[in-house]
Amino acid sequence: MPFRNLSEFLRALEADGDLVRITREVSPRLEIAEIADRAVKGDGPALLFENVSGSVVPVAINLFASRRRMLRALDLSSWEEWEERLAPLLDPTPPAGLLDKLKALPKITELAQVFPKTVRSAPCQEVVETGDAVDLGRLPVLTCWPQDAGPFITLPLVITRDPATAKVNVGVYRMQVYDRNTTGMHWQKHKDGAGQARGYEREGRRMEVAVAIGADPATVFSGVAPLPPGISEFLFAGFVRSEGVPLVEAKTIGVPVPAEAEIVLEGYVDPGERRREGPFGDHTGFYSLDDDFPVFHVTAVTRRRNPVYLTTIVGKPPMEDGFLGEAVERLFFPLVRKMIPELVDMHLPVEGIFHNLMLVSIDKRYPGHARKTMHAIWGTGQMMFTKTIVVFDRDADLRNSADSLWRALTAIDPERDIEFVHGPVDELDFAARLPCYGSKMGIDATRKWKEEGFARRWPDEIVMTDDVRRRVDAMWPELGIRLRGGAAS
Ligand SMILES: Cc1cc2nc3c(=O)[nH]c(=O)nc-3n(C[C@H](O)[C@H](O)[C@H](O)COP(=O)(O)O)c2cc1C
Ligand SMILES: [Mn+2]
Repeated sequence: MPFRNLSEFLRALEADGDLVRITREVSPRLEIAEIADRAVKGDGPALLFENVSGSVVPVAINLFASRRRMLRALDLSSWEEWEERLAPLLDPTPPAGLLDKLKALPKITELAQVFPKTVRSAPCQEVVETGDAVDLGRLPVLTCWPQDAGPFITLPLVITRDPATAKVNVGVYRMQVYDRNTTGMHWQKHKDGAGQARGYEREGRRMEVAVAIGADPATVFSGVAPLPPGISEFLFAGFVRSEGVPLVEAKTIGVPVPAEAEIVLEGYVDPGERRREGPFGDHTGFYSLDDDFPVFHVTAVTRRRNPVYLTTIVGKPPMEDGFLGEAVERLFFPLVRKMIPELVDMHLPVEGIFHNLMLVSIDKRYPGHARKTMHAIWGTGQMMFTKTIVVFDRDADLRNSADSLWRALTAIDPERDIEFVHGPVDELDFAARLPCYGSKMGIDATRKWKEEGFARRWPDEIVMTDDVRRRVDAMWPELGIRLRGGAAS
């Protein structure tokens, strides 16, 4: 059974002993951030702050801040289980005989169930506030870091429609709260929400925007998922939870919202309007500098009678978003491999904050294959932002950073094996020469071939034979050698 809403997920975490309720009064100004930071860095539990100064609404944070909870959120026991679920979709073998066709039927009906369902009445609309009743100041919005420009809504599902196709997009874009009914709208240039906004601006039209705060975990995750433009995040969430997401039409605008959401903000973004946004302590580990961004005017708030405010903080890794990032890596890898089939494995170390470092291993088949792989990655969706790509042969253990470092550094002749390219870079990359434009680096750490102009001999890697290892395993207890840890054990 998938989690239908946030409270079901909270209850499940509590039953697992993986959630702590905090009843002592704490401030949403910096205090919750400091507590949440310590909790995530120490592999602590999810946190529910029930007594937040200045608000009656409890704050939930770190719900996704461990691999265990991330898997729980997606209703998976392991990443392998996800690959197994995708396999019939990615490698469909047409049923051969009548019997096989009949057997395939349940799978097809199962798939039909993952489409969003429209409902008429919804928990997220138990209370409706419009006009003067709208007051964002009543929400326990966190000020995360000392130099932040103010409080920021950090995990909002920003829901918009494409002006041309009416297709719905969902993206998590942070929102700086300016006053009781205005916020910033920090969709970066390359993101789908910004793309749709450009369409409205060209036509000089006002853009309707709904923002859901707090929903079932699969739906929240879908807002972060880097789906290609035009692919529905709500459909993706339905597939992840094996059950379509119930949607309800917002009360005052023509945008669908998750019926089971905790809080929904309804309003608009006007074409051309910009306001200073930031600084904001960002997931780079640095403050993103202030800049001009669109403005969201909130004209209505709908909510549950007793909502929970779901949030997160970003900062120096590892943070909660690192675990969301790992889930993105694992859930999307089977799809990426469909497009770049030579990929054996892919890993984004958390210190690389998603876009700074990607390690991949390939089944190298032809001269220049490593470079072809880099360019394919730079040419695919949000992977275009990857500042450094290191390509290894298939036997590399990418999740072992000591092994990766050793392997990459021994395998390169830097001038020959490092390739620089110019192109789009992440908007948060403050080191790039220009905003959103800069250089990227690919490192070919594969064994070099004769056909690639390598005229020398490439040595074998040192590995003990299996039979000697087995013999020593057997005699080990008799040897009386106590290891104090390290790589040999
Ligand atoms: C906690 C968190 C905060 C984020 N904040 C932003 C943001 O402020 N602006 C932005 O463009 N992307 C932000 N992202 C990344 C987007 O959610 C992500 O790129 C997503 O795929 C965008 O959806 P889209 O492809 O439909 O545009 C954030 C991600 C996380 C996990
Ligand atoms: Mn999208």
